[in-house]
Amino acid sequence: MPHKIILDCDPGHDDVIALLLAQGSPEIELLAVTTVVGNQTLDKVTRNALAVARVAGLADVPIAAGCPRPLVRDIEVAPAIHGESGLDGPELPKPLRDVDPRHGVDLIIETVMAHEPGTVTLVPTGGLTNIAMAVRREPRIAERVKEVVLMGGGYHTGNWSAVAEFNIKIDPEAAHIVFNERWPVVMVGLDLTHQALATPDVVARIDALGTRPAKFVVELLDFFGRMYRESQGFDSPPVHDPCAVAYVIDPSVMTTQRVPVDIELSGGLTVGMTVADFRAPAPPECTTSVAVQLDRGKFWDLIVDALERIGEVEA
Ligand code: PIR
Ligand code: CA
Repeated sequence: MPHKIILDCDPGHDDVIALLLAQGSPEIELLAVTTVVGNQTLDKVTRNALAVARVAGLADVPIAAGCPRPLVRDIEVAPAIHGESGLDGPELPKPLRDVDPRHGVDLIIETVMAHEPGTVTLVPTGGLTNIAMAVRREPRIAERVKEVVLMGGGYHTGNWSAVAEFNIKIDPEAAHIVFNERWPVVMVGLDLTHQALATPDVVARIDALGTRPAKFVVELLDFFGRMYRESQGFDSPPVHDPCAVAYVIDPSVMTTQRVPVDIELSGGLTVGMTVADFRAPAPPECTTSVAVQLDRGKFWDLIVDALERIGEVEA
C-alpha cells in the first residue's frame, strides 16, 4: 500500500524536486497539492505549481491555493534565493490546467476526512500557515492524520537568522500551532537538509537521464546553486524539500531522534527558533522528532529513480 500524502508547498526550486520525487515514486500516492505564501507571493507559487504539473505530467492531482499571508506577521519572500518568479532559471511552460476552485485549507481538511484515520501524511515544505489553519478549522484532523513530516527548522543552525530557518521564521505562530498539536511531527530541518547537497556528480547523473523533466531539474539546480554560492557561500546547493518526501518513501534514508521541540515566539534575537530539548529521556507524551543523519547514497538514488520512472513527458 503506497503512503498517501498531501504536499503543502511554496514552489520554489527544491519544492519542485519534492513534487517530482513524490510523483515518480510508487511508494507515494499524491492525493493533493496545496500552495502557501513563502518563497514568493501566493499567486506566483501557485502559478509555478501549475506549470510544474505540466512538466511532471501530473494530471489528476488537485492543486489548490491556500493562504496568501502568514497568521500574524507581514509577508516575507525569498527573491535572493528563488528569484522574482519564485522559480527563476528554467523557462516555465504555460500551465495546461486551472487551479482547483477550493481553498487549499479546505482541500486539506476534506482530503484528510475522506480517508481512513491514520492513513494520510501531511508533507509541508513551506511555511505552516495552511496546516495551522486547517487544524484550527477542523481539530479532528489532529487525530486522523498519520503524521506531519515537514521540512523546516533546525536544532543547530538557521538560514533566515542565526537560529531560525525560513519556513518557521516566516510564520512562527503557525509553526507553534503545528508543533504543539497531538499529531506526530517529524522535523526534517537544516541539520539534515544541509547534507543533501546537489554536488556536480549528482547533477551529472540527473543530466544523463536526458529527459525533459530531468533537464528541468538540472536548470533549477543551476540557478539555485548560483544563488546559494553568491548569497550563502555554498559550493553546492542543499535540496531541502525532497528530504521530507524521501523520509515518507523510506524512513531508513535518515536517522531521527525523538526530542521535544517548541517554537520561540517572543525572543529578541531568536523568533522562529525550533528549540529542541536533547536532555534524555524524552517524556512519554513527546510527539516530536528531529532528523539527524542522511544516507546520501540512498537519497540520491530515490531522486534519480523517480525521474527515471517519470521518463519523458510530452510538452
Ligand atoms: C530555501 C528556502 C528559503 C530560503 C533559503 N535561503 C533557502 C525555502 C526552501 O523551499 C525550503 O522549503 C526552505 N525554505 C529552506 O529554508
Ligand atoms: Ca519550500
